[in-house]
Amino acid sequence: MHRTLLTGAVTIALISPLPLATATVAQPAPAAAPAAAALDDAYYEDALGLSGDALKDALHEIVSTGVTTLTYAQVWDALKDTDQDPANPANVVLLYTGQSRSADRNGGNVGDWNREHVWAQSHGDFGTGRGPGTDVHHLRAADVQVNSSRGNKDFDDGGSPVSNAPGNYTDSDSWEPRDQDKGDIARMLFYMAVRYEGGDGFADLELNDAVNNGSRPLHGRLSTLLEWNELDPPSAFEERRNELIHDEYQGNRNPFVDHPEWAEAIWG
Ligand SMILES: [Ca+2]
Ligand SMILES: [Ca+2]
Repeated sequence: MHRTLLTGAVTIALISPLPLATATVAQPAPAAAPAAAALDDAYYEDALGLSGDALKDALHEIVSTGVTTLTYAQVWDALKDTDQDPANPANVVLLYTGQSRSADRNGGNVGDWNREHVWAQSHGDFGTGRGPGTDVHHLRAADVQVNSSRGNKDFDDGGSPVSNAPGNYTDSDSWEPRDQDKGDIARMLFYMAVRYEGGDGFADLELNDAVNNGSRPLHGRLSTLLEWNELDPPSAFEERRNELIHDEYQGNRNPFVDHPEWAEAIWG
C-alpha cells in the first residue's frame, strides 16, 4: 500500500512539472513585487476611488513625486536590465519583433538594437535631455531598422505587413504592433499622458483619437489603444520592468501596468 502511494507520487511528479515548466519559462515571477493591496495602501492611496480628470490629476502627482531622471546614456544600461530576456540574461527582448538579442549589440548599425521612444520624440519635440526623452517607462529596446520603419507614426490598426517585423502592419500614417506588444504600447502611452502635464519645461503630452499628429504633443489613436489595453493585459515581463524602474532607476511606477482598468476610468 505504502509502496503504491509512493509510486503514484513519483509518477505525478514526473508528468506534471513538464507543462508547468514550459508555461513558466517566459513568465518569471516579478522579483519582490509588492502585493497589489500593499501598493494600493501606500503608493496609490491618493488615487483610490477616483475617476476621470480627478484620477488623472492624482496619478500625475503620484508618478511625478520623488522621481529620478536619467541621462540618455544611462538609458542604455537601464534597458539592458529592464528589457532582459528572462530565458537568457545576456540578451534583451526587442519590442515589435520579440527577438532575443545580445545586450552588447546596442548601437546604431544594422543588426544592433537601439532606444525606441514609444511616445515618438517628435510628438512634443522633447529631445533626449533628461525628461520625457529619457523616461524608461516608454523606452524599449528595438531593432535599429524596425525602429526606423516605425519612425514617428501614431499607433492604429491596419496597413501592410512589415517585412522585417512579422505581425506588425503599417501604412502612411500609422503602425500596428504585433498582438503581444499592443497592450504594452498602450499602457506606455497612457503613462506618458499622465506623467507630462506641461510642467518641468516640457509640453503637456496628451492622447487623441487621431493619426497624423506630426510634431504636435499628441499621440493616437486613443480608441485603438483602449482596445489594445484590453486585448493584451500586463505580462510578467511588464510587471518586472515596472518594478525595476521604480526600485532601481526612476522611483516611479506606471499605474496602468498595476491597474490597467484605470485607462478606461480616465479616457473611456
Ligand atoms: Ca504584452
Ligand atoms: Ca498630459
